[in-house]
Amino acid sequence: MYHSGLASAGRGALYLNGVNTTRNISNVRIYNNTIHSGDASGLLVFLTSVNASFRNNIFYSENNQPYYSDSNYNGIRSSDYNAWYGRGVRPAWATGMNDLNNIDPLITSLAAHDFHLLAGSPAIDAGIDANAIATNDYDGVLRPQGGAFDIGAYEYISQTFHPADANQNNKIEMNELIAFIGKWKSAQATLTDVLTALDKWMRGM
Ligand SMILES: [Ca+2]
Ligand SMILES: [Ca+2]
Repeated sequence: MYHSGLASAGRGALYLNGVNTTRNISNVRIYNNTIHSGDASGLLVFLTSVNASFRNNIFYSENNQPYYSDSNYNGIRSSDYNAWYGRGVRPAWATGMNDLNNIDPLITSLAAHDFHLLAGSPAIDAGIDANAIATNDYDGVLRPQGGAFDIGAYEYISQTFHPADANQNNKIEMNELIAFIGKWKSAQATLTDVLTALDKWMRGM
């Protein structure tokens, strides 16, 4: 299970049931998910498995629901590089040294189920290298971006905008060009930047 963006409705956002002996789940690796619980436990695990490992996941409890619950579990939970937020500190069994423990991961919009990270998110570049498992994010973007794996379903892609692009839409509009030339006249912009802005505007970029 990896790089999913999940939102719950009723039951757990992610529900694994391996209690039945005929479908005994084992060696489960849960990597790079964003697990959001609005009205149920974020992750419900009913496993008899061993070696369930959790890496690079965001567990986000919106309404104080448990991050996680399980029953009949007799395996080993291995957990690190996860972010836990919304219900206080992480579960007692999660003892990884590299977790974001009760720190807001700064998700774009829970209401819209847009789980992309915002600029400045502590989850950016805070994950472990999971390239053997999760080579792309939920959008298909290659991991890692920016030097290291992010925690959650999406890699954060930093954008650099031309200094004339005041509304940061990757397009120089005429009003922006005029304002930028004004900045140049008052020595707040360089001639080089003015010329590239002019070039972009002429080419409709
Ligand atoms: Ca990254
Ligand atoms: Ca613009």
